[in-house]
Amino acid sequence: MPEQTLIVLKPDAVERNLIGEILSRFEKSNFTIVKLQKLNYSKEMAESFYSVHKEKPFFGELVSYILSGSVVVAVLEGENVIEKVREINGATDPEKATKGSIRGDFGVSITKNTVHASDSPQSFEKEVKVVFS
Ligand code: 3AN
Repeated sequence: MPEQTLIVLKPDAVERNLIGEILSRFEKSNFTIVKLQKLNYSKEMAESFYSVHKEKPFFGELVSYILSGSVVVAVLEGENVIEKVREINGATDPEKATKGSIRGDFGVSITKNTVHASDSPQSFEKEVKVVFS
């Protein structure tokens, strides 16, 4: 089975009507959208989704930001999709992300960095259960 990843278009992407623009970048890179939904995280979902970061100083900010508006979650499929999508997204900090990457083009700050993507098959399995159950 081809690899899958989970992406989240964060509140700053949804608020600025960037859903189509961002999804089209993934489709143009030949990845297939397998599942797609607009939703609002609950506090419980947010804390579980970001639980690997719970000891970090920015955990509270991360959780409150993802709760601040609607998001779009999608499962993308294709060869080497986890690594390739992280390249398409660009560096975590938009100031360090290259032009042409999603965060380089649209990111506002390290918190409002427009898009999330799983960093491993294990993260994907965990994240997909949080958002699609
Ligand atoms: P990525 O999303 O690129 O995998 P991670 O896993 O290091 O980055 O961080 C998860 C999220 O936490 C990031 N998307 C970002 O919004 C936030 N974050 C990471 N580092 C910081 C930081 N130093 N200050 C504030 N927020 C951060």
